[in-house]
Amino acid sequence: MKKAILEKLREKSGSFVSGEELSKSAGVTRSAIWKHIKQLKEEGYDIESISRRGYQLKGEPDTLDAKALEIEMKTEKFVKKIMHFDSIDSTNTQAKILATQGEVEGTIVIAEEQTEGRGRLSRQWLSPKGTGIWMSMILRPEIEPWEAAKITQVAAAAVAIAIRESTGCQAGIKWPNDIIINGKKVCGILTEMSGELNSVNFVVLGIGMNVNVNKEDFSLGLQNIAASIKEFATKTVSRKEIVVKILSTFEELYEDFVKTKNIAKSIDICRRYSVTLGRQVRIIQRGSTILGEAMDINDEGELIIRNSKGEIQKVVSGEVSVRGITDYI
Ligand code: BTX
Repeated sequence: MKKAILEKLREKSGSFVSGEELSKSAGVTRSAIWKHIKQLKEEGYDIESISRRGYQLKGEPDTLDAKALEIEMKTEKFVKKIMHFDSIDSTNTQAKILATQGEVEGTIVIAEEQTEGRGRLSRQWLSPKGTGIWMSMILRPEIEPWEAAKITQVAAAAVAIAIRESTGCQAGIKWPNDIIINGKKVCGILTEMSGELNSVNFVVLGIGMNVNVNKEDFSLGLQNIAASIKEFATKTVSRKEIVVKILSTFEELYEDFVKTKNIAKSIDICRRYSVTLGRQVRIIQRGSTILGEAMDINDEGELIIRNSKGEIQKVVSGEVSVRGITDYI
């Protein structure tokens, strides 16, 4: 109901909508409309009400709490539960605990701040309060353990689309797990799995995105490689809008993967928006480095390179870092 009211108010943004019009379009009484408007105001929506003119939406909160997200959520099937924390060590760590306790697929853990945000290989992930998207999802796909890395590609495709559609920024994908704008890292993806030799218990998919993080919050070292979406967007960027778009796009691509057991649809997107393909790259893997040209991403999500001896080689994601010859990209 609140969602229907909000949609109507947004449709007529800049003008008043009468209580009568709202009650007709929502099919409830005017006093019910009044109650819902009151609740929306309590949740931080700035709604002006003037008698005989009605209601006007003047501003929306950019909060990621469960209630605000549920109002917007168009992904009715995938998202089962949203758990929002003001501050937490790491949403991936929390999601892993919850998954071990039996929480279902589609449980989302989201936090305003992480005090021990993690990247791959236990690297630190800076996650300052209220300015980014620090979120993890519990997944229970019926796949072989070695296929879990494919989920990173599904997520990268969903995130790139979500940023492009909700902010207009030209997000690119640096294989395998970074989202880049103008050569700077705005988002990283961390896929962790718990499983046996032949089966997956669960996968936790973590997404960390700098949306409105201030430049000064990045250390000097990070300022060279990291940036926030707000630096490139031409309009105010809403974290909530991006989260909703990530979840709905991820749902579509993930469902396709679960049904067809292939990630061709996601890989098409990863190829289209790749900032890696066609470049000379350095692949850093367990202490050794391979130089080569990034030729393609195959349907398994592996990077195909032509190494310096001219041989074609497959690189499996996971514990590899990809760099340009002299630069980060
Ligand atoms: P990664 O190992 O590819 O990248 C980690 C590297 O990125 C760090 O060593 C540092 O150089 C750089 N870095 C650190 N913080 C930031 C930042 N805020 N923006 C850009 N670059 C940064 C990437 O790992 C995967 C990151 C996943 C983070 C999410 S947040 C929600 C979930 N919970 C959690 O603890 N991790 C995931």
